[in-house]
Amino acid sequence: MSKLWQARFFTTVNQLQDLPSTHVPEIAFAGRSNAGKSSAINILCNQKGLAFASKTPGRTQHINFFSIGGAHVAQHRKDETKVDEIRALLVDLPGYGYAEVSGSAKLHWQRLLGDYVQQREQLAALVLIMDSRRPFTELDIQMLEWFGPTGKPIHCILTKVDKLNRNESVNALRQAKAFLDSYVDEDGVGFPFTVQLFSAMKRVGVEEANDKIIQLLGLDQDLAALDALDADQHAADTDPADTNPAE
Ligand SMILES: Nc1nc2c(ncn2[C@@H]2O[C@H](COP(=O)(O)OP(=O)(O)O)[C@@H](O)[C@H]2O)c(=O)[nH]1
Ligand SMILES: [Mg+2]
Repeated sequence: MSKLWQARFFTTVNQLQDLPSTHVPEIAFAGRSNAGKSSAINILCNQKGLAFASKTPGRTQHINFFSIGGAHVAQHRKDETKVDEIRALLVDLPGYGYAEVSGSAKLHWQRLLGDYVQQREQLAALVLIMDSRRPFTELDIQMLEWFGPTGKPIHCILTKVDKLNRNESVNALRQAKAFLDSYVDEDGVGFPFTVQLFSAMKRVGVEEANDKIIQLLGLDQDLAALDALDADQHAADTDPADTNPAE
């Protein structure tokens, strides 16, 4: 069972000043409308309706936050999330590139997303969801170029690989890697960009994406720390040298 399965809707914001005042690490999911972002989030969180898999792309122009921790997997939806127990946030960014959004909506998008990814300190990493048949469209590259300079990791998910044959998927992955590797800073050093293949429909790459996200959020450290704590506790319980030495 993944920690991501604990995901619960937390809040939705349409303006930067309304961003939650939480201090836990966040990971944001970005992608073109219809790329398969909602489907990927739903599969990773093992909840069919968590991020609404919309048939009308571009409709949601809000940033949606989902909490990890603060609620148990089996806890009833109506039971309150314990805010002080939230360990991380998943952030569903508005889909972009939908042809029919107006000029002012586009500007709003640009401000909201650009400012959020460039300025949000809690943002640990970006997950960029792209259709494996047409990755790195203009606005995907815009996201890379906004976020890359922060020095934080970007994990690219090439989804819908069920639409590609074996050769095509190998090529898609290779080309995406080469494209990401072409980004270097002024000293010629590459950026922490990674990429994988994925299919929500055929459940390809789900574990790889899950492990990456858990790692980027530092939730694997979390587990290690808990294990260490358990071990300490166990030692304290059983080590006779630890019992009251004065007696
Ligand atoms: N074949 C296939 N279709 C997918 C996959 N993921 C999503 N889709 C479909 O692509 C469309 C857009 O998906 P959605 O998750 O709503 O995309 P979003 O706009 O990026 O959130 C829907 O019709 C999904 O059923 C996938 O892995 N394979
Ligand atoms: Mg969606």
